[in-house]
Amino acid sequence: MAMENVRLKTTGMHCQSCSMLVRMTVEELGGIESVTSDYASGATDVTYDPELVTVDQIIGAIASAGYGAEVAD
Ligand SMILES: [Cu+2]
Repeated sequence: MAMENVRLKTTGMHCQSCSMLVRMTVEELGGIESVTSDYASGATDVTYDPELVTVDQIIGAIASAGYGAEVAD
């Protein structure tokens, strides 16, 4: 299985618990290998299995937790 990485620009995080909530929310999806999220820079890096989960699902999960996310350039 080839894992892929995506960096998401995450908006609305203002403290450490926000980044922890984003991380836990993404981790609940299947197919996630690792998540790091930094509220200061707004960067959320996700390593995932593209056969099990899509970037759109990851963004949707972050949105359901109340934060914005889009693929960073
Ligand atoms: Cu917060």
